[in-house]
Amino acid sequence: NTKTDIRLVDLDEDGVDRAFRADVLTGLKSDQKAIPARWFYDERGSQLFEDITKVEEYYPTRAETEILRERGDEFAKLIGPGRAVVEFGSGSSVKTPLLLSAIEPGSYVPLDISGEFLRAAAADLSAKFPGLPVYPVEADFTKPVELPAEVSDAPKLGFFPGSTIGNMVARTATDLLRNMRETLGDEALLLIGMDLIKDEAMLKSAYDDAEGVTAAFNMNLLTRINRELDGDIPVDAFRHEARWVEPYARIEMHLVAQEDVTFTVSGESFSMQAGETIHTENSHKFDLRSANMMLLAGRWTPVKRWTDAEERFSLILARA
Ligand code: AVI
Repeated sequence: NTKTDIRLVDLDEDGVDRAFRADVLTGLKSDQKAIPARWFYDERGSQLFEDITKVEEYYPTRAETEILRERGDEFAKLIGPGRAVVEFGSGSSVKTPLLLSAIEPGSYVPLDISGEFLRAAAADLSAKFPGLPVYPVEADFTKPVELPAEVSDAPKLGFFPGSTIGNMVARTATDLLRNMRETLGDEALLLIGMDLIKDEAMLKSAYDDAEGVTAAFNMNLLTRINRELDGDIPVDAFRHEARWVEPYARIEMHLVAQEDVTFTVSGESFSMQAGETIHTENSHKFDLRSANMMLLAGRWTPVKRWTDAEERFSLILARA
């Protein structure tokens, strides 16, 4: 089976992920040090993200789930039965079943770069929907993906919940939307979650919760670097910070050095002055116009938009 033979992670002779090392070393050499947010998600980071979705201040998961729970009839009417639902990411145990039970899909095709997550999620889903054909695909969905032959004739519904699109800068988000359109074809629909611009205090506390779960999630990146890239970063010298950056309409997460520090990673030396930061994540927020503009730039036409009762989060249906 060629699908399971594809190696999507490129390890060197010491078992180090080359892309991780390259991103970290390049990022630490920049004027504004920065490491891409995708590296948060080792085993511990994935668990911490799960925990974040349950903290009081982090509203996006609950708000989006509320929309999925309450708008099922409208989804069914606009989307219709029989589509192949292509989920970008291996799926959430709560959100995906809500969508699938609302619309009578013809099949379910989860795409994920991690085969392990993918198989676990596919098995879970098959158990919940015994009659539904499930075709998991191990792939980097930021690029165009060739879907299984079994779904080639079915019209597709792309599903991209969670406002993960917000973790990309506009250029990358646009490229992804265009690639999704290519993956899904001319008859496709896309149901995509986008978090909304709102009161700054509410946004900041969602990314800096009182329990410190988000702080632990951010700090875990340093622990991961030390473990996987033979680093000696003094983790305790750093603190978590979440900032609202108005011109970009985004929350930025940073790791702030609280004193002057020097450290090595993969044999290379770095120093930071007190107050200097490593930028670790962007989480863009949208309003009606910026959401529509982003979709149009990505070659999708907005059809309908839903929000939760408190208008914190939006789920948008678009057509190719
Ligand atoms: C995965 N992503 C949509 C989350 C977000 O809200 O941007 C990641 C996250 N970072 C801190 N808290 C949650």
